[in-house]
Amino acid sequence: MAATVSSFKVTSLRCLCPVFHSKNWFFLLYLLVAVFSCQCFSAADEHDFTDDFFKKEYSLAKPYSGLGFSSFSQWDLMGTAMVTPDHIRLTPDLQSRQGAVWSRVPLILKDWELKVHFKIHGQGKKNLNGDGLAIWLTKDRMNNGAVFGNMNQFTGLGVFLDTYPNAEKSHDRSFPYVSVMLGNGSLLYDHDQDGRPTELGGCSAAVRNSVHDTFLLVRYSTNRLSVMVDVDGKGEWRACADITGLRLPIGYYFGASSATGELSDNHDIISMKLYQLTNEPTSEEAEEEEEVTIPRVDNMEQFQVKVEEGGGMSGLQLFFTLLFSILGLGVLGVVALIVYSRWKENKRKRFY
Ligand SMILES: [Ca+2]
Repeated sequence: MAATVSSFKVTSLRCLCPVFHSKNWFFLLYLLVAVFSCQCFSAADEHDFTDDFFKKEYSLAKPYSGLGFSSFSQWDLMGTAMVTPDHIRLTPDLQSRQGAVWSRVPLILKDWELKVHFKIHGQGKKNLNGDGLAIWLTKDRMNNGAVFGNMNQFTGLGVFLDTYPNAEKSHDRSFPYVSVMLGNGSLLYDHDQDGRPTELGGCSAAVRNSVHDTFLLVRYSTNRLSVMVDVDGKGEWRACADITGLRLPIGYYFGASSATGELSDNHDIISMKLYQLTNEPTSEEAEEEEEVTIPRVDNMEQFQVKVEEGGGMSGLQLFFTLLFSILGLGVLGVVALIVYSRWKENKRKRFY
């Protein structure tokens, strides 16, 4: 029946309009599919790049309005860092330079993804260049120091694009090397060993003098940190590090820093774009959600806090114990007083 109806409609349309014969129907169908797919693609693009998930307040992108001089800018420059129309150059290809760019806005998102577009390039031959750059999400900001231009014993996350092998060249990894470290304020980054003792994960990646655009992706969701690289011009993310049970407090600052020593390179940041990830925690996860004050990785010895466990708690317990003891004594005193006065009253009545 349906077939009869549709064939009737087609026949009627053909009668009404000579344009609608079978060849044109196929063309029309093709046109509709093409238009529909275009809409789908553009919707997907918008979903990725222009929707609510992109967080401008935490992002650094062209044209870098006001950066370096305006009080309205959400980023600060320090050291040798300078802004050009195309990038923020943290260091030029010159010896002994340090530069950084830091966000002024503390991050309050729990689940996020940071896409960094960077370029490391210079005149030096392979392994005769240095030192690399670092991407940060830390408690403190705007400090000079020995870790790619930032302070050592930092508190928070550091992702290092290390372009110079300081440790023995016989090691099994090739440079440049991307590595991840979580600092708790006391752990030291050991520059002479390229941070191996505190490394949580990493990979080799040809991030220097690349003819392609080079990107780094840091994703943090449900206490899992994933780092990926796209440096081969394939437009694909390659997994580099994956750490579960990683606890990061909120309220930290994004930054990028770089340093050169005897050897040098241009270290450029083109953009740092932050996207919010939406993750609805299950009721169990929400229940067991605890406030994190010091960064740590679950079940890793180097993050066991050295100070006496519960030192603050015992002070608190002592306070409450004292408070309740005093209150208890007070209540007892009042009760005793009432009982005594009643007893005295009764005794007095008996005499009359
Ligand atoms: Ca190094």
